Amino acid sequence: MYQLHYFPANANAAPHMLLEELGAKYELLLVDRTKDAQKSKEYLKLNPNGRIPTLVDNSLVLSEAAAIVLHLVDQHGRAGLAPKVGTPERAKFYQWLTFLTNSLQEELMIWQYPERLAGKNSTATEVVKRSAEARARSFLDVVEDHLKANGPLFLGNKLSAIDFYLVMLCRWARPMARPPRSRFNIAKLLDKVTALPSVRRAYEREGITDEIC
Ligand SMILES: N[C@@H](CCC(=O)N[C@@H](CS)C(=O)NCC(=O)O)C(=O)O
Repeated sequence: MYQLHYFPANANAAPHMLLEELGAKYELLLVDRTKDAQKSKEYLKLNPNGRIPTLVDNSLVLSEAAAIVLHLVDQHGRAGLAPKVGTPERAKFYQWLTFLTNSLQEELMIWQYPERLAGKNSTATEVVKRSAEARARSFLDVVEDHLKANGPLFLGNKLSAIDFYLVMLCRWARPMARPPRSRFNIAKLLDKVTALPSVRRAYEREGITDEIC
């Protein structure tokens, strides 16, 4: 049985939706960020970066949401939530997952926490926040164009783990001046994926009862 260390709607959400969609057996373990539990001595032994999520799979302790997603799709290959290894489709799956985690996710983190880069200077913080939002916006536009040409999901009609990843990031991005949902094709994907019972169950188990994204 897997153990997923989580905090509601944090970077655990994509692995969590995937665990539900796969019908895998797992236990949820709360890392209470309100008490800085992600920096506790005990948690740092699992995840020296002090960040959420961490997946425990028997003797394997894995951090980084995208790595967890890749591990889960490989462990449950028959479920078909990622294309077959070695195919061009799998390569595109890597491309989009990396783009989401490397580009969009990082920019959203800077937008949410600009003071981590800008320090306490409020003018600098505002500049960093606005620049990060502009970059995140352009990344979302790239996703929108891709979905317009190839949708309704990242891999056409085939549901894959990257669709869950986008749902997670779009929830975080809701307060943006131009929220993800204001784009027609992203909204279509979000409607489709958040209607899945697996996705609803994952957020409900994390205590999220409002609209997902
Ligand atoms: N690259 C990491 C980022 C994880 C991350 O930033 N997690 C946030 C929650 S969404 C966190 O743990 N923040 C607490 C902190 O930075 O102290 C991943 O994708 O797993």
